[in-house]
Amino acid sequence: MTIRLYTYPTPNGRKASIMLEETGLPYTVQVVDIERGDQRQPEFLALNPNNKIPVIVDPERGRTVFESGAILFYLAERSGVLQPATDAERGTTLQWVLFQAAHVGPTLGQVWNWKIFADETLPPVIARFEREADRVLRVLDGRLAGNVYLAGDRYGIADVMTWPWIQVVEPALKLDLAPYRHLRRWFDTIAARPAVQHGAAVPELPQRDAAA
Ligand SMILES: N[C@@H](CCC(=O)N[C@@H](CS)C(=O)NCC(=O)O)C(=O)O
Repeated sequence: MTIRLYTYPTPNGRKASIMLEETGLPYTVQVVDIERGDQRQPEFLALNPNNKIPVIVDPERGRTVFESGAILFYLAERSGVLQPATDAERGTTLQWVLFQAAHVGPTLGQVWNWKIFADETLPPVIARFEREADRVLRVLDGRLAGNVYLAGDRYGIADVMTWPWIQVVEPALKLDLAPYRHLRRWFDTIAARPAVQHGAAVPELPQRDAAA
């Protein structure tokens, strides 16, 4: 009764696959082709009414979880891996997880949409979201200037939550990471983890380019 991961090769999907690799929990992968519209099919909406990947189903515990932050906390508790050790660490972890969900993902997602995907080029809109992206990246850089990892001196859920979005900053969003040198140091350190490398490659799509 292994965990089923419903995902697609995007930053939000990779958070869950990296976390599963970190925990060592056995899992199987169900590709939800969000470019084809699989996420709006009734079977998927029964798992996540918000029509977004990632989702996990854990038959052994009778649990279905959507929203990547909730998935990461669930998997940490389920496995005992990357679980915050103290109340203070838990609070700080939650804070940076929510910062990712409220600011990092939505802002970089808007840059992606307006700069890369949109049929129409709207320079003021692109400039607005690039300015906001710079602000958000500076917040992360400032945090990492005084801390090895986002929640402090231990690698944890907040890092798993944020890393896949920083991974796309240069190749997909065509923004330069060089000005954020502490963020760059953090990114490179985490990129060297085998679980991150394995998780970031999930799911492999046969004969098609990944979304990012
Ligand atoms: N806040 C959500 C965001 C998930 C999300 O935006 N997923 C995107 C892919 S990166 C998606 O499934 N989009 C399909 C759609 O909106 O129809 C989370 O962290 O899980």
